[in-house]
Amino acid sequence: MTTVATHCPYCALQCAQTLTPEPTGVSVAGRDFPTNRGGLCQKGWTSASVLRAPDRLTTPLVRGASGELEPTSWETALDLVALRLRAVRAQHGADAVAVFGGGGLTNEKAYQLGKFARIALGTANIDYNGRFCMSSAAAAANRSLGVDRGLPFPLTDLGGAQAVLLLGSNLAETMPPAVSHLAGCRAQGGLVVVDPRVSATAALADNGQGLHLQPVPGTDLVVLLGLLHVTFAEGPADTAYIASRTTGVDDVRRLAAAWWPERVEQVAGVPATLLRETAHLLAAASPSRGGSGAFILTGRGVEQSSQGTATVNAAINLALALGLPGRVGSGYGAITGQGNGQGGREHGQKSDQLPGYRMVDDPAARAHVASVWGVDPATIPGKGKPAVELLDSLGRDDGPRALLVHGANVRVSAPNANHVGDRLDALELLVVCDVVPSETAQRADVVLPVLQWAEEEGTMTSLEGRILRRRRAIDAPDGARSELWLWRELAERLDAPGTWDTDASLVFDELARASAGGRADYSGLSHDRLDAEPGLYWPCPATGGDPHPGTPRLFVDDFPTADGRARFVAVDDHGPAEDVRSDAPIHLVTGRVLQHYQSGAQTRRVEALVSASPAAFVEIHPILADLHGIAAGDLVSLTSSRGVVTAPARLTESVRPDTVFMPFHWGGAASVNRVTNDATDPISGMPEFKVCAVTVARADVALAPEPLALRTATEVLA
Ligand SMILES: Nc1nc2c(c(=O)[nH]1)N[C@H]1C(S)=C(S)[C@@H](COP(=O)(O)OP(=O)(O)OC[C@H]3O[C@@H](n4cnc5c(=O)[nH]c(N)nc54)[C@H](O)[C@@H]3O)O[C@H]1N2
Ligand SMILES: Nc1nc2c(c(=O)[nH]1)N[C@H]1C(S)=C(S)[C@@H](COP(=O)(O)OP(=O)(O)OC[C@H]3O[C@@H](n4cnc5c(=O)[nH]c(N)nc54)[C@H](O)[C@@H]3O)O[C@H]1N2
Ligand code: SF4
Ligand SMILES: [Mo]
Repeated sequence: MTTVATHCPYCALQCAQTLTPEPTGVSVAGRDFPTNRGGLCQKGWTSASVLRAPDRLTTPLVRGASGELEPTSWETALDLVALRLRAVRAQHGADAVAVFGGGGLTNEKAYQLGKFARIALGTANIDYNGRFCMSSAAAAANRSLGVDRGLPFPLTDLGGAQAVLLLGSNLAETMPPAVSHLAGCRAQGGLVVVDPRVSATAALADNGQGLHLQPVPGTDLVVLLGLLHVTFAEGPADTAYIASRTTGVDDVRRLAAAWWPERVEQVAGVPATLLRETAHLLAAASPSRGGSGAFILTGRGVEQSSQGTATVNAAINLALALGLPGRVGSGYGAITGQGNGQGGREHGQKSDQLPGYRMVDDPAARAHVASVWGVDPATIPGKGKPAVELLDSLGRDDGPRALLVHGANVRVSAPNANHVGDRLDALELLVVCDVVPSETAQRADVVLPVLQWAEEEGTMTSLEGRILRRRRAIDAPDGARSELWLWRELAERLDAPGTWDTDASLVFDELARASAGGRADYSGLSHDRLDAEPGLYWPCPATGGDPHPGTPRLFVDDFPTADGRARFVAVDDHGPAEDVRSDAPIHLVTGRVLQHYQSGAQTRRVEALVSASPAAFVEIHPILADLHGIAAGDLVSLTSSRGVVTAPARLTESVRPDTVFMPFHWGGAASVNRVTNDATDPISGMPEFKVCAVTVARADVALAPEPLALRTATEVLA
């Protein structure tokens, strides 16, 4: 094989890479592309290590009589899975089989998994880890703007802006190459970061390059209401834009009137002067004032909240009041997280959606998709349970008895993870498809080894809504098989209707037909076209004539709502689901570090990343540490009403003294999701990962680690 041009396996920035096969593996180089300009972060540079992880799964494993996972043949494993699925379905009905997908799957796999769930298994119960990630931003954008595309403009547009408001995003660690796009606004003092920590990103706003607002965790909605208050009261709001391009401003103005800056300061702890300064800085950058442009961007820090949808709607309300969305060089966007977080939610992995971003309860959508699938629309199940509810219902009388997991490590990444572990253990059948023995795979009844990233063809849709080609650079190890192949094998064993292509380009063609006329229309695209014209943006409908050029910028003429206008959505603050109290007086916030990705299943297997960031830690302010007799490096326990986590203390003044921070990339005793809250947003189903109440104490001994050390596949085979 020769050098191929592809994109990074990890986050939604989808930095461009070239991969060159070498005798011992693959070498990685950055490749020029508008988003990364040739740069990669440390995860990107080292990404090829995961291809040859020492415990890479290379044979199906089935839990045998001994209780251990034992190697078996594909034929035996697939026969067994089909047999057990048929038995569960016969006894408990089709919805008793559930599917959990991932935002790292290619578009082709996301599409085929949604189809497999609906017509091969006949279950309504499919959802995915994107529910933990983009669901609040998606729900808010749909309500207000009529469509959910993370950034409805090219990332490079940020470069010309005078001001950028970043709410709950730590871009400098989560998408390092993207920081270069903030250089223009920083040079003008226009970067504003809202984060309870002095994150690496908040530090970019130092030294006259911008402002840092450091609110009490979970009070972002109040901060935004305060910014709206100042924009309406002291102005100037963009009245011409509001009149011609929006509806619903009156209720929003009325609610914001109650949040004058001094009141916001009382609740959120952000000085009133700083709120005024921020609102005026944004207004001055807005096109209506002759500024060179302003952007408002949200990340998980504000979205992973039980009022995440409302908070994003408040951010969009502010953008609308300033006249930003649809103006070239300004706008609102949500920074999509996973590699294919965008495409993953467009093609039918979400419990309420069909391909093309169609809604599963829309009769016209069902009829269209049924015609592509070759089935009767009545056979397509309705809405299933969203992720947190789905996981909570596993193994219960009225819940699923079997679960297939494709591309998530929920034992580490789901909120209230001990409870999720209990629910997984209550299943009659857990099947995990993965490339490595993740913590979730280690507890499965059947583990199926699949292909990853550089071993297969496909497409990914980036944070900008560009469809990017992922290309095969090396052969997979013997024994690992493609998920497209295994769904066909299972579909045949289950006597499923429909056709089950295993060639990704044919699956893409089918996906494109299924998406035709939907909100995310890919019907003008194919692998061949994307090879010839890399990085086209959706919507890109089939035309019958000259090919559609794709749509880098949405909303320039109108919004895809019934009346073509954006909607102000009236939202008010209700506080987080769990507030601090006398027996849990400290806020716990969670997030990421540069070197590790998500549950760590991949990056904890990369030597360079592990040596740079070997273990979990608790960030704690020296004042709080002192209060509890905690010195740097001491083990600290954090206890919530759901569980306990222990990790060494890292003393730093970058967190508020009333707040501790932990990353979520590790399993076992240091898994912060043992403690996090599984309360959800009523609109999006997003869990409240970012904020909960804990007690802090010095721990004398580490909790016994979980029995993580089940044998690796290699050991099992030895
Ligand atoms: N290195 C690395 N990069 C990644 C990933 C990864 O795992 N590791 N994952 C990818 C994915 S899937 C995603 S979703 C993105 C996530 O990207 P980000 O949203 O940037 O990541 P987080 O670190 O989860 O959260 C961002 C910030 O929110 C802050 N925060 C916590 N609570 C609050 C609050 O109440 N209010 C406010 N305003 N801020 C708060 C945290 O202190 C943190 O600095 O990153 C992507 N890129
Ligand atoms: N406390 C706390 N918890 C969080 C968050 C937080 O900020 N705080 N963030 C949440 C967010 S935003 C996200 S996105 C989730 C993510 O959390 P997870 O869903 O657990 O994400 P990953 O660790 O990426 O898990 C992906 C798994 O799929 C495997 N894999 C990779 N490629 C493939 C493939 O092609 N097919 C299959 N079948 N498997 C593959 C990987 O090896 C890995 O085991 O975590 C959430 N959890
Ligand atoms: S920023 Fe994201 S896409 Fe780029 S190299 Fe790092 S992990 Fe990969
Ligand atoms: Mo995410």
